[in-house]
Amino acid sequence: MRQKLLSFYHKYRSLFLLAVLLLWVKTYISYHIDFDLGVRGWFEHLILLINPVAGTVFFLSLSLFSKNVKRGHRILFAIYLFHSMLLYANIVYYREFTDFLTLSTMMEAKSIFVGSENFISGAISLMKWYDFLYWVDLPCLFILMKRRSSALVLADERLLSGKPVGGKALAWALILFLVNLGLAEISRPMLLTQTFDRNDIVKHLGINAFTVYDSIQTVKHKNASHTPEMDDVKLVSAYASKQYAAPDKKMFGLAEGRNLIIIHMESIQQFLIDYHYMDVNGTEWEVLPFLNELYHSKDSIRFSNLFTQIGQGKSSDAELMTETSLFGLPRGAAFIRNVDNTYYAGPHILREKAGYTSAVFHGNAGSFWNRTDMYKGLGYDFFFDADDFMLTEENSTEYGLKDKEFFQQSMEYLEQLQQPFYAKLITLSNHFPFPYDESSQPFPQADTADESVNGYFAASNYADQALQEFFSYLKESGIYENSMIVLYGDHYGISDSRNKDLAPLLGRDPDSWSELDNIQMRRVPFIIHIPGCSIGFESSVYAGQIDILPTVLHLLGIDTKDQVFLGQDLLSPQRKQVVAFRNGDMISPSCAVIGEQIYDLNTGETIDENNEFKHKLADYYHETALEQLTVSDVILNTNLLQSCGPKDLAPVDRESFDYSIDPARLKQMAAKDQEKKARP
Ligand code: GP9
Ligand code: MN
Repeated sequence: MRQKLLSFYHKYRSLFLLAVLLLWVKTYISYHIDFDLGVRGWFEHLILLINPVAGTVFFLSLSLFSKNVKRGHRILFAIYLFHSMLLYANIVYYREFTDFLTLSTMMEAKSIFVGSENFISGAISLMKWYDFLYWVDLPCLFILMKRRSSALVLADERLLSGKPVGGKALAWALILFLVNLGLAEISRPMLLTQTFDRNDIVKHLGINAFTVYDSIQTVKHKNASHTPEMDDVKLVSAYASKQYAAPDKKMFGLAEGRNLIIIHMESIQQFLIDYHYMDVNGTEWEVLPFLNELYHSKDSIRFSNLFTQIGQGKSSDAELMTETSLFGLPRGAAFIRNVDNTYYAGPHILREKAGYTSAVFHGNAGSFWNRTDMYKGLGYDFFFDADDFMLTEENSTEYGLKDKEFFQQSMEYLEQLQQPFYAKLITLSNHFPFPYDESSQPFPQADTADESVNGYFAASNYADQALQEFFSYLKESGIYENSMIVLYGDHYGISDSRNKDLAPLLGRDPDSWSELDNIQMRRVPFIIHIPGCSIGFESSVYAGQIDILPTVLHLLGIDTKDQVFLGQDLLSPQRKQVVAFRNGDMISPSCAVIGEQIYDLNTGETIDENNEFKHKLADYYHETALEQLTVSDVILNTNLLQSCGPKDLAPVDRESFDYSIDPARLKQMAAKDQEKKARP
């Protein structure tokens, strides 16, 4: 045996095999250290162990087609470098987003980074001290390659000058891949045809196979016909009418005729509500004193179980759901890929049905998340972006105008808007990586191993102060009494991978932190504040951001029966309580489906396989969630609303909006309004 191994070693030792081995080991280690793939049982562990091999052999074997050893080594090194970069980019991305890079996110990168400075500082904050280990193999390989007289190089010379080996290596790669795929299909049937979850694909086929698969899917989607078939239309219209939950008569029109002000709160999570941070001296610091007061006000309807349902489009997905009651895409951002679709969104519906003027305010560049183009499709009359505010070095961060200045400067425009209006204000100060700003003092930094967890509380406290100031401006201007103010958190501030560092601050043991706990942390605040209504209460209904629009429209007295909405009015007695997440996971009051696991919400444990009743119920809820996601994807992918919009509404005329002259246009409109009012 020993002899056999030795002769195998002498025959095949080469830089090629060394490179395969190094990449294999490196990828496998990263699976355990930096990714949380939820691997269970020996069979999944076996698949995980072998899954980097096929792709690695496949790509590196391209270097074996060269007869010239030097050239072959150069190709080998270039592919090795590319592989390492792809792996590392995924590692860094995963640390924040708990997701893998898709071709779409890579292509859309220019719309989600304000500039290289922002990109670099974001990426640096995600790096860890041990990351050099992911790179240390490169110089070693390089040096080995340069030592032309070494045994490895000489072995390669023999290998390449003999019979062509490239084809043989490719064939091996294919065989290995088929074996891998077969095992994956046994472990997770219909892996490539019926999964929303990228984790599942990486777990079974590896990062490189996932990247190839995802790229093929993206290109296929790009080239596919984007017109709906009759079956699509039937599916969607049947779903929309089934999904319609008639409003509660007592609540319908409760805020009719009022202005609607929506505040998109960057990275504010529900666990911050009523949370007090205790510092090392035992002093308690209330993180959101103002929001807590608002949350518990007798004029506020608040929801304690509303979950963020964003995908890779993050803030833009939260906006899409709030404006259209449609989900973001399974990969990439609809704000970018589906910008030209026809939408029947909040601003358009409110203008057409109730004469509202609409405006969106955001202190960042309009190109970020492609907002300038997308808002026209949503039907916004005005978009005040960074160009319309006074930004200085002191009053802004890398994402744009700080919240306090933002609200202050926005007021000037808001006061000129013709009433009733729908205004959406998007905050940004409380953004990852939550660098500690000295001006936040005396609010302290937390003391955990994670820098961004440490800065999160002080940054959220600053956002809370800014909100308080905004409310006092609203009161001073007289707008407050005549408005309904809706606040929602857009998505997590602390990503899944950081939750274990946060756990002790929540009184939890990091070692017992589970996948279910990660999902529980996806709750975000949703508050509907109607000054003077005095009927405030807390609803514990299980809900998602997809439900915000029908709830809000019904309160304003606008029925949504004819709309193609995927969410439901949360105040309707008819609503269901199944919450779908963009990766196909699901939560309901009784159970959650996370990857292949089913959890009982009462015990926090996975449900025993013998418990048929609970399994069937969870499967049914899961099907419901997947159906909702599928219908949403059909609507976006086929631009279905272009031909099948609601009967009583004309589509948006996006050409009628020009945001480049917003402040001047607003002034003109305000002057005309004054004139009209002055006329006897
Ligand atoms: C940027 C802001 C943040 O304009 O909305 O976007 P995010 O990174 O949270 O998606
Ligand atoms: Mn955001």
